[in-house]
Amino acid sequence: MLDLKLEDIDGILVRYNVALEKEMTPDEAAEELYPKDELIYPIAKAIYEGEEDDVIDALKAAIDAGKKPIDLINDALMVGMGVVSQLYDEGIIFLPNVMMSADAMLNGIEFCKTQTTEIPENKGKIVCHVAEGDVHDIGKNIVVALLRAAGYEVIDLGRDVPVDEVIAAVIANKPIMLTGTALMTTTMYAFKEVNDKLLEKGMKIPFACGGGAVNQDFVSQYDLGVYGEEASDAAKIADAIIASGDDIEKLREEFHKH
Ligand code: B12
Repeated sequence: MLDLKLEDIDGILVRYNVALEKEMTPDEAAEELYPKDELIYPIAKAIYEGEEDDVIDALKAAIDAGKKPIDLINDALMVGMGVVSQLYDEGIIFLPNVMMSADAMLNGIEFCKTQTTEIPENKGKIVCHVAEGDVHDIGKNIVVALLRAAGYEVIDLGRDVPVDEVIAAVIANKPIMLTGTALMTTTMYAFKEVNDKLLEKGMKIPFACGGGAVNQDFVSQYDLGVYGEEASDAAKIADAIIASGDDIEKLREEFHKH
């Protein structure tokens, strides 16, 4: 009788490059995605775990070690949320995890803002909203938090905002930019309506649009649209407006991938 031991099979598998199928737990899958930096790792892990207190403790440790609070928003908090989004997209974790992580991240952003000694000057007003019919506001809340952290005065209209309410807010506040977020293929068409009504009123302001449902091709279809993939792009587009003006073609040249 053939007497095979596990070590023997292992050798054969290695020789033929066959990996044994191993079920990974969600925690193990997350572990593979965390950044390796010893100060950033605990922040990303605490975001994944949705542990608000641990996020703050890890942020404090990173700040004590010399990291700039504002830099930690992009370099650590957003990275942790990126791990959560990837695991959700792969079906490894579920909605309640996403929600808890998003809360922990937004709380972390608020903390970072309280820790900075640099008081950003008020660079200008921006109106933000989530498209009519759409309640997905996690991405918009990140956009708002990052714009405020970058020194903009944000008028946050919230979610599921009727088109006419958006137009009224733009007329009343005269912002340098409007942002829109849409997560559903059914709600993103509200952006075109906003665009047309703004043009009807003679308001030619950049309308930065993002959110899971929209892409550059869609946003390029209406005159005022400037597409941004990441929340941090909203602040970059606003900074470009301050630096070089609100020419929408120029903004598209700078921010659209060609
Ligand atoms: C969380 C969630 C919910 C939560 C929302 C809670 C909340 N307060 O937001 C709840 C449970 C309420 C929900 C409800 C529904 N949901 Co839902 N939901 C999601 C989920 C899991 C995550 C969305 C999310 O928050 N992502 C994380 C954030 C950070 O991403 P984001 O918003 O895209 O933002 C990032 C960028 O896009 C960018 N960004 C965002 N805005 C802007 C703006 C600018 C200017 C810039 C530059 C960048 C930018 O910044 C962010 C980070 O970089 C997605 C699945 C998925 N994979 O996306 C489904 C999903 C969006 N939901 C979906 C659906 C269908 C629904 C429901 C209709 C379900 C139902 N049958 O009831 C309802 C909708 C109700 C409604 N009228 O809106 C679908 C939409 C399908 C489609 N393409 O049309 C998705 C894609 C799930 C799926 N695969 O089917 N949902």
